[in-house]
Amino acid sequence: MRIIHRKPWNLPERLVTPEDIFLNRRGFLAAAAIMAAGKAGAEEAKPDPRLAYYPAAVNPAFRDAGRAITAEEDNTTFNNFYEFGASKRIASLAQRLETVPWAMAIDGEVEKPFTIDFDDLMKKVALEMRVVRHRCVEAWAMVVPWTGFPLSQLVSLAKPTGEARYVRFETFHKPNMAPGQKASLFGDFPWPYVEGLTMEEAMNDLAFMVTGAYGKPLPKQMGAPIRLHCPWKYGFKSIKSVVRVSFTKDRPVSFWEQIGPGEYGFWANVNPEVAHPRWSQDEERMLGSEERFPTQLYNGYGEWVAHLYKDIKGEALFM
Ligand SMILES: Nc1nc2c(c(=O)[nH]1)N[C@H]1C(S)=C(S)[C@@H](COP(=O)(O)O)O[C@H]1N2
Ligand SMILES: [Mo]
Repeated sequence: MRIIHRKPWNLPERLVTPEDIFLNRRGFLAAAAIMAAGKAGAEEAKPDPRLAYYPAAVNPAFRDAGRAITAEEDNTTFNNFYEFGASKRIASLAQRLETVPWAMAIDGEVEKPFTIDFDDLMKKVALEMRVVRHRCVEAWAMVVPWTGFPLSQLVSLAKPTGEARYVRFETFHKPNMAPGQKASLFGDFPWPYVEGLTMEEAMNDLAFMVTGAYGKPLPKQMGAPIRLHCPWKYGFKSIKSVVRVSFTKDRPVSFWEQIGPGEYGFWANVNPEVAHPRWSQDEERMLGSEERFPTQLYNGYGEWVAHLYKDIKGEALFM
């Protein structure tokens, strides 16, 4: 049994180190990467240049998620990534995902569509660390120290036109690399995985593009090299391994919405009072510790986002 003794209001020491230790740690990570490469008997040792961005400074507004950070080991071995199968134990299979190089297309209602290389994008954004809660629609939850940048920074780079009302995200589509995308596994699932937000949601400070976790580049099973995270929405909105960001006039229909429109909607805001058709949403179970907590409206982030929905009528905001 795993018991987390850490006080929830304390970040692990290694995640909030002063600048000098932080720089030494970078050196340490580079050295570790060289050693790992040597151990594998690989060609010449080339440290991953993406390591240099980590860890980033903590955004003080998100220093404390009110609960213990989920153990890294639990978080990197229990994942939802249907591209690699329906099991939660896809971490080793997901290592097939090739993330270097990684191009992202920016298109739709923008001044001028373009493609940006992930490593170029990293030079144009301001990275920060933030510790937030994640709530899967299946009622398990976790607390993750992400590194990334507010989605609003990507929106600014994209220069959407006045016609843009939604942002549509798309994951890679490579059935030879990702067996879940083969028809033999899930029949007619509408790959690639698609998700969407309104422009107002996308501009909210909570909407976050994640490039790292636990002070390191994002592991493949968690959606490397770049994913979305929306802590106030059910986890399926937080699309992984994004290759395309499109600005649209019409509301995109997301992957799970196409598969099960009666169970998974566009809005998917967390709400304990609105049960999933097949189970209650009033409680959640923390990954690893198995501790249970009452589910909170907007997953406890109403202060940031409740105003986005106050004038929306006749919509299923909570499924
Ligand atoms: N492309 C893609 N993104 C995805 C998924 C997926 O299957 N494919 N699963 C979603 C669901 S349901 C959840 S709960 C989270 C899980 O993120 P984690 O594996 O990093 O915990 O990713 C979301 N993003
Ligand atoms: Mo989920």
